[in-house]
Order: sequence, then structure tokens, then C-alpha cells
Amino acid sequence: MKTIVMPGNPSCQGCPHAIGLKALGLALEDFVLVIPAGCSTIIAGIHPKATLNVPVLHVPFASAPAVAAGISAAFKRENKKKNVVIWMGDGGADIGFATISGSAVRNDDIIVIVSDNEAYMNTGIQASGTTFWKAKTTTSPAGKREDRKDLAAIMLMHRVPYVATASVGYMNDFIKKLEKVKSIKGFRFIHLHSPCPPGWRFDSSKTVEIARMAVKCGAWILWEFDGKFNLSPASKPYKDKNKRKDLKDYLKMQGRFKGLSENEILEIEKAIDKQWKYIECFENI
Ligand SMILES: Cc1ncc(C[n+]2csc(CCOP(=O)(O)OP(=O)(O)O)c2C)c(N)n1
Ligand code: SF4
Ligand SMILES: [Mg+2]
Repeated sequence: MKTIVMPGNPSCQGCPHAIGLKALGLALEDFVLVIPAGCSTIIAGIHPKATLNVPVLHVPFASAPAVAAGISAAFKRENKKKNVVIWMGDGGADIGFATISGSAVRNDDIIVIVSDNEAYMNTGIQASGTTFWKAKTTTSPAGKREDRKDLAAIMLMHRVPYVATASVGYMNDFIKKLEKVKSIKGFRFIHLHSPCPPGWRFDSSKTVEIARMAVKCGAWILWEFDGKFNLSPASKPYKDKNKRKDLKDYLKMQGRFKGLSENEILEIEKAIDKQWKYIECFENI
């Protein structure tokens, strides 16, 4: 266990990537990071001002799984028990999806973590496949019209040994999942929900609160597949729609949803209900 995010790193205040990266240091003993372009590249920095206290390789999006699998194979040859972790954003997971999918099919012995702040933040808040329904970004100024892709579900359908969702609002849950994956062999995938203060337009003190609200209103569902599909404890109560917190409270804390009509909020509610229907199917796997 060690602190991997050093003081003085250039992340914004309240940055979810910095919170998530801290969890890696707490859960994994011996690992290297492969980081494709994104805010995390800037946070990690370059020598002599590198701010992550682990070996980091910066790579282009699509090459990340091949690079990580190569490092993992080299460690194995040397009989070294080290984890190789790709830490990437949702934009990276869009642009580099073909190679992530190929790596999952080959069951490469790597951990892939997508820290999803629901847009391409580093290049100016462009919408990604996982951007929330109706959210305003610089490429969806009137609100995102397309549906939101469920990346973790897509990875689950690759039949890999481990897939989970996590949230920077539930660090114990995330750390527990990381502790489990470090000794599993093969392709392991964690989709981490990472609310971003400037991108979502909320106060930088509210990252964890917003992340928790996403789970409590059912918009982000915590689950784990390790051979068997399970809802994680924090999300279990919200399977019951009546127990979910008011979606409006989640939306109104974020500038990216300013001006939503009642009808649009109803549409989002329906999309969230549909998301839970898929979970019901997965529970029968
Ligand atoms: C092939 C390729 N296309 C585009 C870019 C430009 N680019 C750099 S970072 C980035 C956005 C990354 O977004 P995401 O992965 O969501 O990370 P975030 O910045 O949100 O943490 C893009 C498009 C690039 N570096 N390489
Ligand atoms: S824009 Fe968001 S993800 Fe990027 S460094 Fe700032 S808080 Fe972190
Ligand atoms: Mg992003």
C-alpha cells in the first residue's frame, strides 16, 4: 500500500481521476500503469515533474492493450508477479475500443480501468459514448441526443473473467474490487464513475457527493461479475424504484443539465429504468 498521487500534481480541485488513482495505490502492491491521452496524462506529468509514484508508460489510445499485454508477458517471462493496469478515460475507450475488445477476446492478462467522466475533458468537454442522457457538452450544446452506451455491459458480453462498475463516491467498494482483481488471471475490466467539476459544472467540493447521488438515484449501478453476477451492496436498495432518490436533485446540482424540461427529465427516468431491466437479465447469468 502506498500513496501514488504525489502532492503538487496539476489536476483540478476535486478531480475524480486523482481520487480514483489514490485507490489503486491503496489496493495494489506492485503494478505499472499504461495511460493513453487524457486528463490523466497531464496529472501524471512528465519527467522531471512526474507526479505518480509508480512506473507509467504514456501511449496512443489504440495501442494501450497491446503495450500492456506485452509488458505483462515480459513480466511473466521473468517470473515477476506484477499487475499491468491500463488507466484510461471514456474518450479513450471510445477511440480505442476495437483494441480493448480484441484484448478482451484474447483474454490478455491485464487490468483495464476506464475512469469515466462522461466526456472528452482534456480536449474541451466533447460528448462521448457514455455521456449522460441530455447532458450539455461542447459538441451537444442543446443536450446529448444519442442514447448512452453501457460500456461495462459490453465488456461483460466478452465473457472475460472479471467485469465490475465502481464509483469514486464509494472508495471502499472500489478498493475491495481492486483487491479482488489483483489475483485473478486474464482480462479484468472496471468501469469507474468519475464526476468532473469543470466538465459537469458543479462546485469542486462536491465530487464525492455527486458520485454518491448518481448511485442513490439509480443513474449509476454498482455491480460485479467474477463468474457470477452480483449487485454491489451500495446499489442493492435502489433495485426497488421506490427507494431511489429524486433524479431531479442529482440533475439540478450540475450546470450541464441546466434548462431541462419536465419531459426531458421523464425521458431520462425511462432510460434509467431500462438500464435496471438489463441488470435483471444479468442477475440470471
Ligand atoms: C487518436 C487520437 N485522437 C485524438 C486525440 C486527442 N485527444 C487527446 S486527449 C483526448 C480526450 C480524452 O478523453 P477521455 O479519454 O475521456 O479522458 P479525459 O480527458 O476525459 O480524462 C483526445 C480526443 C489523440 N490524442 N489521439
Ligand atoms: S477536467 Fe475534470 S477530469 Fe480533467 S483534470 Fe479537471 S477535474 Fe480532473
Ligand atoms: Mg473522459
